[in-house]
Amino acid sequence: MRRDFKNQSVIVVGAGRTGLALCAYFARRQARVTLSDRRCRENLDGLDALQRAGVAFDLGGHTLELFLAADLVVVSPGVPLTIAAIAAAAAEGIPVLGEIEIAFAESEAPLVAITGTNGKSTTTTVMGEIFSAWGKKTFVGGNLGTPLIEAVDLDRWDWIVAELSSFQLEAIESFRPRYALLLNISEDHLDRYPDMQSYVAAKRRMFENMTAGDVMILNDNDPAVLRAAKGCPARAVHFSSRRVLEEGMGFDGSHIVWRHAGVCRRFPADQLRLKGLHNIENVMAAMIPPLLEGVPHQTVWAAAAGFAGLPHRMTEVRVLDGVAWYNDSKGTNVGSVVKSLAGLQAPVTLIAGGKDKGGDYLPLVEPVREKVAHLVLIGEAAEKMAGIFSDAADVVRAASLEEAVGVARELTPKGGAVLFSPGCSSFDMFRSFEERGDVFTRAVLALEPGGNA
Ligand code: UMA
Ligand code: ADP
Repeated sequence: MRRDFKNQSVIVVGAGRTGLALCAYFARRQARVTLSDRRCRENLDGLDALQRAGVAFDLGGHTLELFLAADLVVVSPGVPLTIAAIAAAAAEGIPVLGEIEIAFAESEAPLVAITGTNGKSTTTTVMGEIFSAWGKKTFVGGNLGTPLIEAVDLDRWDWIVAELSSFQLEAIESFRPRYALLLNISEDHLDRYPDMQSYVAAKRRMFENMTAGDVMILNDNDPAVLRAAKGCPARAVHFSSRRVLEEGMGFDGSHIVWRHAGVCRRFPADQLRLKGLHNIENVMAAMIPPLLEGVPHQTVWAAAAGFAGLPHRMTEVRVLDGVAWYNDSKGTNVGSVVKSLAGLQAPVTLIAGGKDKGGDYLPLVEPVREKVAHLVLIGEAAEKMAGIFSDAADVVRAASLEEAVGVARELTPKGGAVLFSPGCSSFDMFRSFEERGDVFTRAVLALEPGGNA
């Protein structure tokens, strides 16, 4: 249900993509908007248009008095709710809401929410392709890149398919998806959360307003996922990449098998352009809402099988002198590096490191021992990682990603592979994982033939 913001004093916190879109939205709703960011104006883009629309600014820090005088505080995902000004406003009873909460109230279309530690973007995009192939006007975005508010405010949709991060779920109130997918849970973002329970608690909020008419889609193989969904009255539909399920989406080693309400459909996995068991899981999960909505199974499969994958996820950059180079810049946590390594044969040269997120690297030690001959480390996490992996592989440090590419070139023999899968976020050296992946790709494409080990 749409809220009335006319003449309300609204503070938007964070001047990234989300904050700029929120300001434009609230200005159109005739609220009195102030954009607050810890950075100074000279380090921020896109403010001139907002200024012309009447938005005020609180930059170079968050001014407590402004927050305490607000009717509403709306936070960007990257801003923790624990910062002093937000915590003080909340303690005074001022509503503190997230962008997806505002967007949800604005939208009339049925919404699918997709979260999990890994596979969100791929699953979201595959599902968007399916609904679009069915002829539905489908918004595909959220954490994937386009803030929900940007889309729902300006357009009307048949379906909204939204990738959600734990950050975005922290400040919801009435947000209620028709379908909610929880793909998997492993360690991530422990630089933001004090412990795993807090990270999982944020993800669980996706389920909190769902009722018996809604559907949860859950990974049958992940006990943490099943635990997180406990107590939610929504109907559960499971997927499993390990077995065929009596009811739900399973895998028999060669075919994806959908069994529902007495119907059984089989889809040959070798027709998928996406590779790897983890991508079979993503496709299985993505197919469930469309099939339950009555999308013909041929349409579902044609769209899913034809999807070639998003950039920066195990993208083969080139094969040079018998060495295959892969850009997996989106491998931003340990769980995703494990999956990406699993798809390659030894000997691998792994380039990793970046901004450490406080998680445990130990689950990666055995996969590294098994597949990785040389580990080239960059970024803030390099020292910590060097200590952990020095017994499992030859560890080399590099001062930049370009230097790491040069080192990998020298160390990797013909028949080997170079994998750039950092296991860390990009923000120590780059603006985003996309920029980091582009730097890697450019450096690899610049290599001349005839110079490897
Ligand atoms: N800021 C403050 N005070 C603080 C902290 C940050 O003012 O205490 C300011 C920063 O100075 C900056 C702004 O907040 O100007 C950035 O806000 P933001 O980090 O929310 O960035 P957006 O550009 O709005 O992007 C966000 C998501 N970013 C994060 O969650 C960190 C994007 O996900 C998302 O695509 C976008 O909204 C649209 O929904 C990125 C991401 O890294 C891809 N997500 C994490 C992940 O996938 O692992 C969760
Ligand atoms: P997210 O949006 O959750 O970061 P992506 O679809 O962008 O997920 O994939 C990022 C990386 O995570 C991939 O390169 C791969 O290494 C890993 N990954 C993808 N899907 C899965 C999955 N279902 N389970 C575990 N790891 C996965």
